[in-house]
Amino acid sequence: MSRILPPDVTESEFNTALDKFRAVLGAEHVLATEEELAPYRDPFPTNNDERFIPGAVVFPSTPEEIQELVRIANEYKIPLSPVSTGKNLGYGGAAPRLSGAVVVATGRRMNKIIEVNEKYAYALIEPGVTYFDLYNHIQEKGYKLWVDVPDLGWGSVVGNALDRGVGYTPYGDHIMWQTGLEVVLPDGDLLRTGMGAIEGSDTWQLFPYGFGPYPDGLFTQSNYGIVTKMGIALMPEPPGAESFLITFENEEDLKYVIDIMLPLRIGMAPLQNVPVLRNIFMDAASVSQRTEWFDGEGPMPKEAIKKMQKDLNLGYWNFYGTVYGPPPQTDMFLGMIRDAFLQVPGSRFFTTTDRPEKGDRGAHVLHDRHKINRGIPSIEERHLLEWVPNGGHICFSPVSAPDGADAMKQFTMVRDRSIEYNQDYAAQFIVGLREMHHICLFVYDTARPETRDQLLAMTEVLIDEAAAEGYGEYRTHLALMDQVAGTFNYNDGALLRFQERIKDALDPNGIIAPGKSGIWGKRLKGRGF
Ligand code: EUG
Repeated sequence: MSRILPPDVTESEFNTALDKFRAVLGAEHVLATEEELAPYRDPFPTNNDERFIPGAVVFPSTPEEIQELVRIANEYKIPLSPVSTGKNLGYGGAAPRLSGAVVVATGRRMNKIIEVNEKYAYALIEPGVTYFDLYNHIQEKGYKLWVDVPDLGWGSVVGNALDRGVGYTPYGDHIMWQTGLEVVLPDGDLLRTGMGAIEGSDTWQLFPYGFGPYPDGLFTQSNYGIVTKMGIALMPEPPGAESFLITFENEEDLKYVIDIMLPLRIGMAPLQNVPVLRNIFMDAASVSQRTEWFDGEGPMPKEAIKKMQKDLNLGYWNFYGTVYGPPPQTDMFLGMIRDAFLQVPGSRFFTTTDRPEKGDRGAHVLHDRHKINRGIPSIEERHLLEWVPNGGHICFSPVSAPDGADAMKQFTMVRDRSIEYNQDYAAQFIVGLREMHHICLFVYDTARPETRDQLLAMTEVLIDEAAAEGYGEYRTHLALMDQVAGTFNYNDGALLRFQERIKDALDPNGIIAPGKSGIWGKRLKGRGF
């Protein structure tokens, strides 16, 4: 296979640039053979074309080295695509949006926990620190602090926050709890945001806003720089916590569940964490394979869905959350939550003590959530991919109002399309305060390209169909970034115009991650596919 080069770069220029990268980093920290680059491709490719293929991978170890890399990249017009650990699996993994770009895998060697401050409950870390790393470090030190973890704890704390990922303790909105960035800009300048802009300040991780315009958000889901350090607030360990599961029998119960939930959540009590409402496909896929329930082609029949519910002792919808505090408070909150939701006919309420894990497959998710909701990283949810052979997934992730009718509208929209396109729709509504991330997970057999093509086609239809109703995605796969950016179209796309102007001002050569989030910059607009 011939080498994949970025636009406007000859093979000899590319090789010269790689040699200069080697001179900065050491030859062992520059990868360029097809075999070495394979792990930096999309783990679940959406196509058979040469899309999202890295041209090389580099492993810097300091901000100064990254400054050098950026200077060389500008000289040779080599795009650099930063990732931290690259575990963004349902959205493209470590792969670059533009083929030929050099992946800057900051996480490989920049994985220091620079500080964990117990008194003020924060950490200052490099991009390679995973949730497991930070959790284990805190355990070893004996600090009474929790890290908010996402569904899968193997990824980067920095990477997840920069992609505006979420977790499930009261600190679930990761970018909201971010407290200060250090960034290498596209021209090689080095920036610290917030109070970090004052030499020797001891409030960098205490007050994120600093003085003047607040730039931190510009480095999330963006291509305006390479983040080399980040502060993150940690939650002081509460005196107690208990998790609960409430099951609801029918698809249509969604409406009532959401309307009951909102007032309990928006006041931050009694629903204190980021609760989730998962459909039976999501929970069944965590503990079983599709063939156990239905061996045929086509959408799963109603009776098979009922059988999953019955055998796992779950509902069509399953609501998981956790209460925190001293036992008199958690008992009171559990009682309030129970009384409110049990108004829905047929609903049932369980705590972890009502459903011991042993011998109860249906309780597996409850116990996994009990860990995650207490800041203990887990990778149990990876078993979702075993639902079908050679499992891969694409996520469709629109944001919904926390309103029963709205949730029902989104649910029926996706359910009906997934029946039409023969896909199993594993649904998870993740409740912030005033919105829900509606995560639609489609697990498919990667060895069957026709299924994958159908799934991608369906997702494209859903993006437009949702946009027509005013819904937008909070995050998307590389293959869908241009389309999703196009749906944020107020005033003929004023937002993307603004983003492109910032791009051109900071990065006139279009060096950093061209095409990320639909932002290409002048030089490469219309040149990537
Ligand atoms: C999941 C959660 C997400 C997402 C994609 C997948 C969970 C899978 C909260 O965001 O974007 C089990």
